[in-house]
Amino acid sequence: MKLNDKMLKALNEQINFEWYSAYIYQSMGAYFKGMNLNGFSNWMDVQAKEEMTHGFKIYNYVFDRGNQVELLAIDKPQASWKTIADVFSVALEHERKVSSRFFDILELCRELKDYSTENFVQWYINEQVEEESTVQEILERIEFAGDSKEFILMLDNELGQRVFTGGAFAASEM
Ligand code: OFO
Repeated sequence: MKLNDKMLKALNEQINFEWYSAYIYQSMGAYFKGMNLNGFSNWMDVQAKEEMTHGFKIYNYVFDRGNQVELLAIDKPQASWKTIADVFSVALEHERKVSSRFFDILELCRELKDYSTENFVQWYINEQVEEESTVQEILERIEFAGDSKEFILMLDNELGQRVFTGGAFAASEM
């Protein structure tokens, strides 16, 4: 059964927001790359790829429901930050915004009695718990490091180990 117009609009906008998220993280990656913090940059590159898969999962779902996707303009992301901690606190705020957008979509599912989309959106609701907690943990560790360059370089080394494993299309997520 086709999506209700309101739901189609919300999902089209969410595809846009996920790809905007990718753009934000890629911009953060570029910022770190410019500072030669290549581990932080790698972490952001992987995050940007994950966000692309989040958008694609919705993209595919819209077509599966017999509707047409409409791609919207993506906003220009922020390009510089005051401190490393500032980057992650902006990221955390962004993820909280993403979570609340999914809560709104969930509300709309219930209002429209669209149980298929409610079931679909549940994956994102669960994913957001992890998204928020991962960013929060890194932020807390950066704050803990304070002025210690040694600790920051250790963290850079650790974040450099992150590997893209398919995001929303990883075998364990299907
Ligand atoms: Fe798509 O989870 Fe972050 O934004």
